Amino acid sequence: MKTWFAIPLWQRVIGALILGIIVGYFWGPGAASIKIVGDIFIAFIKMLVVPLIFFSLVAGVASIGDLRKLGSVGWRALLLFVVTGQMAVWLGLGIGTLVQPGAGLDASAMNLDAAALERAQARQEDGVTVQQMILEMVPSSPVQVMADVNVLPLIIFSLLIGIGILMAKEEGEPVLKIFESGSVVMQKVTMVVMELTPFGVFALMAWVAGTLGVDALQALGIVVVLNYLGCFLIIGLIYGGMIKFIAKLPVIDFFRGIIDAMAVSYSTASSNATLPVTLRCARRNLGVSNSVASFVISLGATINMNGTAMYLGLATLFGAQVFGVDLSWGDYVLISVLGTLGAIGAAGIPGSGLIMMVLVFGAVGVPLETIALVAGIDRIMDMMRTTTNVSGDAAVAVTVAALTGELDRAELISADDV
Ligand code: DAS
Repeated sequence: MKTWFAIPLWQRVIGALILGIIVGYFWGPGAASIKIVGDIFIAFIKMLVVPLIFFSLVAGVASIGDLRKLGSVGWRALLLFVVTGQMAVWLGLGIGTLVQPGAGLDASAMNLDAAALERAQARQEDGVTVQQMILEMVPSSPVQVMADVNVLPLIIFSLLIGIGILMAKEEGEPVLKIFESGSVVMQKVTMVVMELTPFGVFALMAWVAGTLGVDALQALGIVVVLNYLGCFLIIGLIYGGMIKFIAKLPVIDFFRGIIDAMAVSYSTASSNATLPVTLRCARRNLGVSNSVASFVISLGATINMNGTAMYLGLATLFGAQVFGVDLSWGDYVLISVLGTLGAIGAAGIPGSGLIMMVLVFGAVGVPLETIALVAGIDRIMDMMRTTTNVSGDAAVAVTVAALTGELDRAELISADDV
């Protein structure tokens, strides 16, 4: 037992992944009989969605501290968060449409629960009107919204509670404490659930390799490559462009300034764990003022996740291609909105992007079995997503600081001691 926990989780996951593939390869379609272990893992992941979003979003909004702060710094940061999030998710959708990583796979071999596939198909034929969609965004019954894991109204409800806490000032503090501590508690619960990953991954990979064979592994390999490509494009083009054209700062100096944060985020796969390093880089190496750094970067670690947004778009298309779900333009728009919102709702901890898939997939009728397919390779992609997320927090902080006169340019240019 001790030796088991002494091995870092990601190493246990990689080990389980390899072992699962080998077992599945030799066992063949019979490996489907252990899929139940993977299903249990995914059921636990689903359990986390609502409380994670609810606590982390309310705490994130309320931590702004003061409604007026949403002024000059706040709206700029939020605008950049949302615009870059949208660009990222469309990038994922673009890459997924062009390369079609799931097109060569035949999901019929996977012995899927037929009812689940029927439900997915039924939603496709439903044809929801715009009026209905808008009406459904209103959290008319918060409890119902939570019970149905209906993310849009849940996010709206969480934002309103956060704003309410800010408006209540001192009287709202006890409630704020509950949400802050609730958010920490949920992160711990997530860590416990993540301990199931090696078992879930083993069973799922054996099932994938046993029923779909090497084709599946090749397709998953392509998803990993596309995930890295998307992240590199976000960092190079979106962040590089933002630093050069909006903040009007030297791009190389920016990246040299955040190299520590990039390294820590890649190895921990957690924006939260990297937060102290990102803050230090922003203040010391980039010359961002204290108040802008702490406000933008703390909020960003919770809600600004462009790597995650991009991946949610890519993974949804992958699932749709594998399971033959036709997506309309309306679905693409829905994915882009939910991908951005899912990234906002995801906590800055390892694996939270995986959890948010439940939301996007459910809305466009992609079977949740897709999560089972990609769960085994998630960690390796999560590392790059997190590096992208963290670099984005620093990029927005430095841009907002440059626009509001809160940047010490000499500090940025002279960042030799990084
Ligand atoms: N690992 C998360 C983060 O900390 C996000 C994710 O899982 O996509 O940024």
